[in-house]
Amino acid sequence: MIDPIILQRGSDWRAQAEVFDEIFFVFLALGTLVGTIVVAYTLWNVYKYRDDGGEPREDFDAPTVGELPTGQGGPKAKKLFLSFGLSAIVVISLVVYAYGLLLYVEEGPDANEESDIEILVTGYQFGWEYEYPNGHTTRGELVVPADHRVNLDVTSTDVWHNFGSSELRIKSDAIPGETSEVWFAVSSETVEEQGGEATYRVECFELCGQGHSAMKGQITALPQDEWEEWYESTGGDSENSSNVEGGVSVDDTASVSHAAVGGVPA
Ligand SMILES: [Cu+2]
Repeated sequence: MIDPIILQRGSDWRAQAEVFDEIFFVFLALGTLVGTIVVAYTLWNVYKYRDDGGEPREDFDAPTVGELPTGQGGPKAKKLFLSFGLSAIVVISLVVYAYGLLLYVEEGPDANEESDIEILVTGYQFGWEYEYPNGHTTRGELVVPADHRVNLDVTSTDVWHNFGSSELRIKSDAIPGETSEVWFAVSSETVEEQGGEATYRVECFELCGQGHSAMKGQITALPQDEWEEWYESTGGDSENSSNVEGGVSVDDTASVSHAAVGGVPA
């Protein structure tokens, strides 16, 4: 049912990690290039204008302190405009380029009510609870299908937490009484590369109490058909549903594993 939509739209999606890696690489390459040119040009001038012990040439036009190197439109002015011009072009293009990509990271691919998966993520001391559209809830592990945009509505029941996964490059405040949104998508190619199941570590990024460092979880991406099979098996499931107010100790978060989600291949 959703397959045709995925095939049409899925191919040009980019994961946040991919976008950030590209930005990092472009800035690193440009920084290295510009740095090399500047340092080389400086060293060349240091050598060219070194004090070789001889008398200064008569026609040498040495700058005085406080003088702008305009040279009345002569060669010095050209150099000045060239360096300002090049710097401006580099800086402005980088700002436009990076801002455009960051807008994509914020907004994500076009929303599609039919195929997007909405998950309510609730942080508590100390763990994460996930509620699926069918009402099924799990703790510790979030299971999602590949090639779907997953929208997370992140909130908290007690204190401020911060839901995030470094590998997926997502991070979002979890604040009581408020909901913040973040999206991600895992491609089926990635799932295949990782042996039919892609897993990502989830952590809390806001110091929230004694069990903060144990507030870990996992996002598991499965191929579409396997996920659907699993998801259907959760319908009306009340065994795993739990009341967040019930309070869970640090130990409980660690015990949530694949055992909690039937039908997931080990
Ligand atoms: Cu926390």
